[in-house]
Amino acid sequence: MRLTRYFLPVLKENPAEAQIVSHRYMLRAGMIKQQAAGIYSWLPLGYRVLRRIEQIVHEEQARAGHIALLMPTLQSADLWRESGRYDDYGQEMLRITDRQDREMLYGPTNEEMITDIFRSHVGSYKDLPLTLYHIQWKFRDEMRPRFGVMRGREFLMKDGYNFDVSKEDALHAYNRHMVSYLRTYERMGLTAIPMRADSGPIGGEDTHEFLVLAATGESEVFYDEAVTELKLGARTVDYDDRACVAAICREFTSLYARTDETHDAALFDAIPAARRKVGRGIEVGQIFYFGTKYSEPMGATVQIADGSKVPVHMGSHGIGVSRLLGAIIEASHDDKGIIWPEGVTPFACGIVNLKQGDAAADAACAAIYAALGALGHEALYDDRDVRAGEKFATMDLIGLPWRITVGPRGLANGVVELTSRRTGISEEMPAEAAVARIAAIYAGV
Ligand code: 5CA
Repeated sequence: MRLTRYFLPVLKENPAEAQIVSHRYMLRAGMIKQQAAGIYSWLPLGYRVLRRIEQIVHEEQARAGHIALLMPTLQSADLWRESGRYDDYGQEMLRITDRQDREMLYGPTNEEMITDIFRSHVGSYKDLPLTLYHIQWKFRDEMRPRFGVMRGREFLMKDGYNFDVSKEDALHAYNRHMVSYLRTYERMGLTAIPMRADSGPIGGEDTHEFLVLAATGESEVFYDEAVTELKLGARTVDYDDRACVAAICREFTSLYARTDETHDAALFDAIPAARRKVGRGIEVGQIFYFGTKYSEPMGATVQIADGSKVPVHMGSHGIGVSRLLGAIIEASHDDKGIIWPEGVTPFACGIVNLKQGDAAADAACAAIYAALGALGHEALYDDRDVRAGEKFATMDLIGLPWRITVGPRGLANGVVELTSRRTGISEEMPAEAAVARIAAIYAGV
């Protein structure tokens, strides 16, 4: 993409309404625009990152054997009366009446709707296990929407629902979700720690939240520092192997890590003092096992081998897709702007032309851009006729992890400059070598 043909409305000034760094940078980098309290338009740069995050979520869900579908944002109140949650949910639910006076709502979550789909089409234990998920906009009329996309009213969530014949099978689904989420967050450059949590309005016995440590996080967290060292890494996971999946979950949940809702001072005090940490975290996901809480009242049953019908065991599993943009920026930035991890960056690299209009520099930039494109890596080429300092400031603000700088002086010596946004280290090399380096970096992502 050439910057002169793109739509990147960067702001020079710090927006007064933004209290935390991720919100500030998302506004300044022209990623989002607020349309009403807690409701945002996604401008092209923000939308590219959102789509990349969605793509990683889809890939990891597919790996775990979970199946994508798409349910609507608007739901019928009658469905929610069946579970008893229409009255329970309170003021967070946006209630709407259509022209026929039918009561509707903008879905805050989809347990009821997915249970309705299940009971309409599945009747036998032979069709299980089954996990269905979607990535869809939700609405929660939060009392205090704030911090930009971090606590929105309209926000994008991945929500998945497992259907199993027994508790044991449903707990395997729970574990599958935990492991697939660990991989999902790691691919986004995040360390998200599963912490025992409270189930709130979703209900259920077993639940973990995934927290990214950040000073601006809304949750208070208590943990053994050793938990932050754990990595899933490149190990292969057989999602059908219950013992393998359960062992990974044990590895990641044996060390103490809890939110204030479930904190146990006595257990915490048993951790060696040097590793005992209190901090704050951003909740980027939550998984629940709630058994037959929805299947029983809503009649979602399957016939088992002896011919009798039993309600299915379920759980629901959410990832805060739009919130993740804020969480990634909170975890990865400096005083000049965002530093995108390669896994989610909106463009593979930036190309800065130091002397727009210079025939050699223009040709070299065009050639680098084309060579990267041919290898499947889209660059953002700053071809504006502005000072080099302004180009660097824009690149630093929008946070592309790599920058290739091209100028007449370097070209006379046969080199361009490749700079890492994270370390600030620059290296001179021929243009072809810079392209090859970018390709090698992304081959490992
Ligand atoms: N049905 C279950 C799981 S599918 C559910 O709704 N879980 S949840 O309430 O925990 O939401 C899932 C994730 O959505 C949260 O972990 C959080 O990352 C994100 N989320 C929740 N509320 C908001 C909000 N107001 N703004 C942005 N993200 C949110």
